[in-house]
Amino acid sequence: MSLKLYSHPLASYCHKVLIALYENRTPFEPVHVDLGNAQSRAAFVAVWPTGKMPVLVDERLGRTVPESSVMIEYLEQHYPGPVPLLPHDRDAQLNVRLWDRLLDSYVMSPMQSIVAQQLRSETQRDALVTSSSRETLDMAYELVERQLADNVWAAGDAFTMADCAAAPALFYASIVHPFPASCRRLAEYHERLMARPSVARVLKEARPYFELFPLKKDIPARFLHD
Ligand SMILES: N[C@@H](CCC(=O)N[C@@H](CS)C(=O)NCC(=O)O)C(=O)O
Repeated sequence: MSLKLYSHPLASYCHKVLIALYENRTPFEPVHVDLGNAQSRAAFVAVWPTGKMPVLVDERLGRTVPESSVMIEYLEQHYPGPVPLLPHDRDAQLNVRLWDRLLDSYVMSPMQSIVAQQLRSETQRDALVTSSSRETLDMAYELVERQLADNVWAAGDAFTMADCAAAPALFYASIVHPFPASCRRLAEYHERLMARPSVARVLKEARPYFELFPLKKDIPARFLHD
């Protein structure tokens, strides 16, 4: 297989790229990375020194591609499929990149910070980090709510890379910091994302690993079994 994806089934940035691969039925071989295992970690860091997942290795073209958004653009360029995750029009591309960045920066990042705090022992948690992450999520929820007044998907009428970013970010964010009642469009968008077959597949594959998620008790039952 030409494409290898170094990833873990629970990791939100891995979900982002898996959704892109599943949308276009792009064949690839998953390489399971266990950062808690010294051997697996060392093998992964040898591939990409930051130790951040996912990483795509294209053996056909001899390329190692890190960073989820770059990976999705790379797939569009070299392995395009029926679902264009980046539009052809350059202005429309800017809009997709904008929403991809906004979702990564203001939903994925604060969500990850809250989860990271939960992974620490209670005495080592920083309440300020958690409260400022919650404030960022509140701001981002309102931002996305406003954007959805005129858009079905994050960056327009079509499902794009921005929605690949939105799905895992909002899935986990809705668990660690539920949407307020005022964000009705956001809640409906979240449902549209969860109903997308590529997203449902990724979440089903994550199920056996939800045990490792520190807030597992808050995951809605519908995501835990069929
Ligand atoms: N900017 C990176 C972020 C990747 C990232 O944060 N990955 C997380 C998993 S979702 C990770 O590898 N965390 C391991 C660690 O921080 O040790 C991307 O877009 O791919």
